Amino acid sequence: GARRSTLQLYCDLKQRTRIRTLDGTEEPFSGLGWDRLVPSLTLQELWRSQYQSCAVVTSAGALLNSSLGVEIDSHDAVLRFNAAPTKGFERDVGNKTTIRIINSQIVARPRHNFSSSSLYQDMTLVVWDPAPYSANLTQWFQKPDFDLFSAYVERRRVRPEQPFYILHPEFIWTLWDLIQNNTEEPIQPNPPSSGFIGILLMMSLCREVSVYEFIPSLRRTDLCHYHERYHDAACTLGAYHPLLYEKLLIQRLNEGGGGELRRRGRVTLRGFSSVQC
Ligand code: NCC
Repeated sequence: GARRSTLQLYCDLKQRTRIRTLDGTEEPFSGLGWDRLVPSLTLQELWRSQYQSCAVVTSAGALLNSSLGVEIDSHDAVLRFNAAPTKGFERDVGNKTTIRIINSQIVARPRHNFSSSSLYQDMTLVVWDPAPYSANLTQWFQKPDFDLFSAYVERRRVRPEQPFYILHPEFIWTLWDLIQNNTEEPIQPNPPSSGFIGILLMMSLCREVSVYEFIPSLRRTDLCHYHERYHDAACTLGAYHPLLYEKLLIQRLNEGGGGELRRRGRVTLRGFSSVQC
């Protein structure tokens, strides 16, 4: 894809990003009564023009010793990922969690204690699973990467009041197309990271989005997560996910200054509702 101006890029993303979650109207889900299983309000309806400023907090090790907690919590809504905790890390990452995006490993792997852990309670939850690019929903339902479907049904039964959505695979692959269309080189045919999915989701739902440590600051480190002593540069640069290309794309959208990026690891993005095309 050709290099575009920042506004053209915003407009392209705005036009092509349509949040889609499973609504139970397509096979095989319609035949299983999922139209009554999913929340009655869609994510867009639930969140409609509710939030001005939103924060996306990656799980990067570079958040450690950042003292960004107060700044992060000052946003109207805060998005976090997978099993990233706030408890014990409030000074650096804050403690407000409005929405959490989790991959299917979180709901399927016993070690995450999805059904009992407080990490996944009292917030909007959004789960995704990497279906093959061209797979239909029936093939995906029969063979997900990790079985998210039985855990979803169970959670809806036990906690029907919790807004909990499954992202439609077409939404995931639309985002992949977006990255590829704006990148000169061919990128790996794997879905974008939860981080990129979360950023585009919040750009669709909020007027302004602050993203923390997606583009590494001066604190950059090969520490994978702020909450774990595990070192691997691939967490920041990517291996399976086209993470490096996701980051180059997001950097081009930054409306904040370079100082904020280097010192705070913060990128400021416009939400789509404040983009005029
Ligand atoms: O590590 P993970 O991601 O949960 O991180 C969430 C998002 O934060 C951004 N990130 C993270 C670490 C880092 N050093 N730099 C970053 O920029 C990324 O945007 C990332 O998406 C995922 O995307 O779902 C991922 O999940 C983990 C893992 O499954 C979960 O943490 C649950 O344990 C994946 N790791 C493995 O499967 C081993 C990771 O590849 C992607």
